[in-house]
Amino acid sequence: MERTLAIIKPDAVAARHAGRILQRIEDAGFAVRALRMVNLTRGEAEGFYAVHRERPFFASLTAFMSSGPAIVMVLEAPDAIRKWRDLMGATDPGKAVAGTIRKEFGASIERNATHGSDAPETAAFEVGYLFAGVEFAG
Ligand code: 3AN
Repeated sequence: MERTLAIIKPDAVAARHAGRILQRIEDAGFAVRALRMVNLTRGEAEGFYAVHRERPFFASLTAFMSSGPAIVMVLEAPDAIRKWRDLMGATDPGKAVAGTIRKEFGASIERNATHGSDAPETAAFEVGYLFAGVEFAG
């Protein structure tokens, strides 16, 4: 079993797509081990995306990620990191395969509906960052 950190981003929560995205997650066979709604501060978003701090989109991305409520969760499944990234689709919704979450719900490369960890080390950092001290269900 593997765990990954997933986020339903502020654009998707504001558009009331969270229920449908959660349905996709359950239908794909993930176990939701932890879930909460957060309104990240700008500083928290900057810490979460610290690996991207030199990128030109860092300011815009962290402003967006702290612009309203998001749903953060820990998903568990065999090969959860890759499986969740496959279900999300490409970062740019315009390049995402039909049937993926970002293709259906993403508006742009920044406002792309969901986030997923990209490697085991990233997942460990991101889960610890957003669920510090939390005991997981199941
Ligand atoms: P992914 O989330 O698919 O792993 P990353 O790690 O390359 O993609 O980028 C992290 C986040 O930064 C993306 N989810 C997206 O919201 C944003 N992002 C990536 N590239 C761009 C870009 N060229 N312009 C604006 N935002 C971007």
